[in-house]
Amino acid sequence: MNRSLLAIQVGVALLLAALGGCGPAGEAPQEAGAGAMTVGFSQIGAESQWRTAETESIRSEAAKRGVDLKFSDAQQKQENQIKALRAFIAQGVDAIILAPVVETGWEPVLREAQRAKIPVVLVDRGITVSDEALYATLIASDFVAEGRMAAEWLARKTNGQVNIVELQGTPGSAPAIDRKKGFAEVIDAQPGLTIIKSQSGDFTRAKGKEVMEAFLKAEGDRIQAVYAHNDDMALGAIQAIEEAGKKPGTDIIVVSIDGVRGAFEAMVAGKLNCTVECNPLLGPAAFDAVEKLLAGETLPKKTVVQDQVFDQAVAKDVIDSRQY
Ligand code: GYE
Repeated sequence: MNRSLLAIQVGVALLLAALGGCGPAGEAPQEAGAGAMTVGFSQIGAESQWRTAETESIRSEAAKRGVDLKFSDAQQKQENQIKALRAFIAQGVDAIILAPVVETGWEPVLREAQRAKIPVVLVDRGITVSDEALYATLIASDFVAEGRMAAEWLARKTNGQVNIVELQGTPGSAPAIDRKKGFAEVIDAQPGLTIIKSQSGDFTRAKGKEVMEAFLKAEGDRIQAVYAHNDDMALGAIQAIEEAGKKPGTDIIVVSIDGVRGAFEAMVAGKLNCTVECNPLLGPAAFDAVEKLLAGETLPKKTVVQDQVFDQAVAKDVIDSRQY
C-alpha cells in the first residue's frame, strides 16, 4: 500500500519534471527575452553627441520594452550598413530600424528586406528611392526648416550684413543637403548675407576644427560668422578660433544645429551664439512604429519631429532641463 502510493507520487513528480514548468496550455516558459520581438538597428556611427544620444535612446527604449535589439555601428560607412541589413535579414529579425548615412544607394538591400517581409523604419535621416513602399515610415526632423531657422536668426543678429563660412555635414547625407538648402534659401534673398567659404567637416569635432583652421588661414579677418551643420563641428571651430587668438561668440558669431549639452555649455560660456534643436530621442517613436507595423497598421510616410531655436539669451535658464 505504502509502496504503491510512493510509486504514484514518484510517477507524478517525474511527470511534472518532464513537463518542466510548462504553462497550462503547454507553452514554453516566459523567461526574460524568450519569444521577445527581435529588431535590428543599423546605426551610422558615433560621430557626434547627437548620435550618441540617439543610440542611447534606442537602446534604452528596447530594454524597457523587452525587445531583443541587434545593434550594429557602421562607422559612417554605407557599405557597413548594407552588410548589417543583410545580416539582419539572414537572421530573420522581426523589423529593422535604419539611420541611413546617405540618401542614395539603398534600393537593392531594401528590396531584399521587402522580399523577406521585414518592415524597415527609417530614423533621423531620409533617403531617395524610386518606390516609397521600400520603407515603412520615416521619423525625422525637417532639416530644411532647421537651416532656415539658423539663417533667420543670423540675419536678425547681424542686421542682414555678414560674411559667413559654412561647415557642412557628411556629403550626400540628408541633413547636410537640407540644412545647406534651407540656409541658402534665406540668405540668397538678402544680398548682405554671403557665404565666403563652404566645406564638409563630416559632422565631427576634429574635422570641424581642421576645416575652420584652413578657413581662418585663407580668409582671416573677413570671417564674421560660422554656420555649422551640427554642434560638434561648431565646437571644433570654436577651438580653432580661440587658437587663432580670436573670441568665438564675439569676434566671430557661431551658429549651429542639434542642441546637445556641449552646445548649451558653450552658449552659457558665451562662445556659441545660437543652436537650432534637432531632437535625437527617437527611441519611443521608433518602437511605437515597429509595434504598429507588426500589428498590421499602416503608418504615415513621415513623422516630423518638432524643433526650436535656442540662443545665449535663454541658454542659462534651460540648460538644466535639457535631456541630451
Ligand atoms: O545633426 C549630427 C549627426 O542625422 C540629424 O547626424 C542627424 C545628424 C546630426 O551626426 O550631429
